[in-house]
Amino acid sequence: MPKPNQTLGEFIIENQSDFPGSSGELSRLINSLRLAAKVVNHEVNKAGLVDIIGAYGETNIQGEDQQKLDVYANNKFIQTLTNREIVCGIASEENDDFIQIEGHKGDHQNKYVVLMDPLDGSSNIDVNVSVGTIFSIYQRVTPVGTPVQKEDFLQPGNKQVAAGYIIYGTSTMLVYTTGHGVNGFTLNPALGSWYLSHPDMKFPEEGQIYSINEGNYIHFPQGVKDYIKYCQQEEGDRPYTSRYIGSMVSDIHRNMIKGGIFMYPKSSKASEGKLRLLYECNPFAFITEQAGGKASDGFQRIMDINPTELHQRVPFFCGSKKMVEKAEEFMANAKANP
Ligand code: P6P
Repeated sequence: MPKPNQTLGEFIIENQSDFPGSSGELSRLINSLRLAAKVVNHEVNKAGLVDIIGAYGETNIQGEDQQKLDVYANNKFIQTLTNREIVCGIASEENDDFIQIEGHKGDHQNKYVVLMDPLDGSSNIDVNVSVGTIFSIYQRVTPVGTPVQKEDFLQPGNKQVAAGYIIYGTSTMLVYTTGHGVNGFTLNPALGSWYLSHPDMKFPEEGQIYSINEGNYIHFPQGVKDYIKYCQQEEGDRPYTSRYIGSMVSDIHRNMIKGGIFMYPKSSKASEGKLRLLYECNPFAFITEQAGGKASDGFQRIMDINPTELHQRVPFFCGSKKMVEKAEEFMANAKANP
């Protein structure tokens, strides 16, 4: 049972049973992520003070300008995960291919793979808007040796053993699940410790917030247009409030606390939407379902999608269960009555 103000370290020790079959590796994995998060948080918080923001002069596989903090965060998480002898491979939004981690004690010791977006929403750094790190953890499938992309990385989200995010906002929080609920820890930067501030987080079943980039309205499928109009109608607890930060970690975190739906659908401009299945949608889908919410592509459960590519995109509907179900209703009706 979570205790108020418990530290993350105490929480992990008390909940070792959450990590079946791992003799402490998963705990050490979460511990390494929290260390990297502290270091990245320090840099994010002083980004405005030193010449570390602004384009790094290169572009990543997404064709986006790489902000220096993107590169810094990516390197820091890779370095921390590599040092802990737990991970056999890392896939990142910032790297075209996955990175193999050589195990010093024989590869069979490194049982996990990590997929991550090291600094999501980095285009917001220059305007001082919250950004975040997103991570997804699986057990490797191949028994030993060099990890294999198809078997070890292209696993459906329903095989995740842990997932979480760090939000570098007005306070810095680490929120994660290992399949036993969702717990949020807030960093006390003065002490460098994380404290259990949001035990057993739950998505309210209903909500009055919808989050979508309405600038793309004319490009959305009819079902999405119909649902947006439904949100705006004067009826019952509607119109809902529109809240969109442009940083999915912040938008979904707020909606999990207050209730709401986040949508990044496909459009005539983006045939599969913008968000990445493996290191953005799957981790948030795991967290959302563990918090009693729902996550789909508008038609099917996100975590049942069998991945085909490392950086593949999917349409994403995530949040309060009843709101996602209503959106899916509009999507199904529009599909049935084109
Ligand atoms: P748009 C940030 O770049 C991001 O990947 C998500 O965090 C965010 O929800 C989305 O893109 C915003 O995209 O097209 O609305 O600016």
